[in-house]
Amino acid sequence: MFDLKSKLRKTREGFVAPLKKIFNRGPALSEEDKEAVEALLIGADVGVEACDRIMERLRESSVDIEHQSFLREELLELLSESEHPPTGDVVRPKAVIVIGVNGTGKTTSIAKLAYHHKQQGKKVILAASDTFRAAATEQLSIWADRLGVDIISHKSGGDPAAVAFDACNAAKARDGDYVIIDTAGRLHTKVNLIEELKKIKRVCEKVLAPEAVETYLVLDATLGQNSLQQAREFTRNLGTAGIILTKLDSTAKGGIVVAIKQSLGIPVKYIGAGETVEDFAEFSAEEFVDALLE
Ligand SMILES: Nc1nc2c(ncn2[C@@H]2O[C@H](COP(=O)(O)OP(=O)(O)O)[C@@H](O)[C@H]2O)c(=O)[nH]1
Ligand SMILES: [Mg+2]
Repeated sequence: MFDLKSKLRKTREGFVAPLKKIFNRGPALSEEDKEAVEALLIGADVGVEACDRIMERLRESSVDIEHQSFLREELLELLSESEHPPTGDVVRPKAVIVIGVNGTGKTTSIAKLAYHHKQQGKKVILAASDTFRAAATEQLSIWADRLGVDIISHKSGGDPAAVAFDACNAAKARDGDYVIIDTAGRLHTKVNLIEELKKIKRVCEKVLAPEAVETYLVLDATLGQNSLQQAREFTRNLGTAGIILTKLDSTAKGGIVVAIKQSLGIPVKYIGAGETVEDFAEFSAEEFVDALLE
């Protein structure tokens, strides 16, 4: 099983450990200690809103506060709204369009997601709709081979929506459960990219059904607050069912999970923390907070 606690080592060491050290000086914290807490919260990228809220509660709370449980409760409260029940398999096949800036971990996350579904006995078909770079299709094909799942691809430079169209039809014909669609993170201009993604979505909705199509946005946790700006650009134009947050193993800014919920209002659905297909899990606020604070 995926050991989230060890994967969150950087955030635990860079954020949680110093925080615990300050709290251990308590029960009553000096003004200086409180400022240090605030700086740690901001440094871990929990975002200004969440930081203000935690600091306000900290100032209000009585002197004999049990800081460990205080932090656990605050984080859980800030995060729990981002949990949402599994969408279930009522509609099948289901299309999952994976979008995001280049390098954030889209293709790797698709491999992880395919593995995740395959482990649960589902039939997965990958669609190589990142036709902009030749290497992208090749990268996805390697994963498909390794995982033993089908892939639909066209020659490079082809129409991404046409690939998605074929993949959705293949999923219907082959009795598939999931079509997972890889997309480009960049085209000649940003406007074209958004239009292209919208077109992919329309095509999938037409072949399957509107309720069978979901879009997931991949965000790179190492980019911290900058990833929120990226997210806004994508979500302004495309409905997004959830976030796949990657590279939590490579950052001390794991607090970004909180900021995403607070400022985007889109649930973190999956987390990635490593380069193998097993370094991936459905997001659970409880498991996340436990792994951070334990
Ligand atoms: N450490 C770590 N690296 C990751 C993770 N997810 C992806 N990567 C790496 O990030 C790089 C870019 O990933 P890729 O899937 O090609 O991104 P894409 O351009 O969005 O498709 C690759 O080197 C991946 O191995 C993760 O959760 N943790
Ligand atoms: Mg890619």
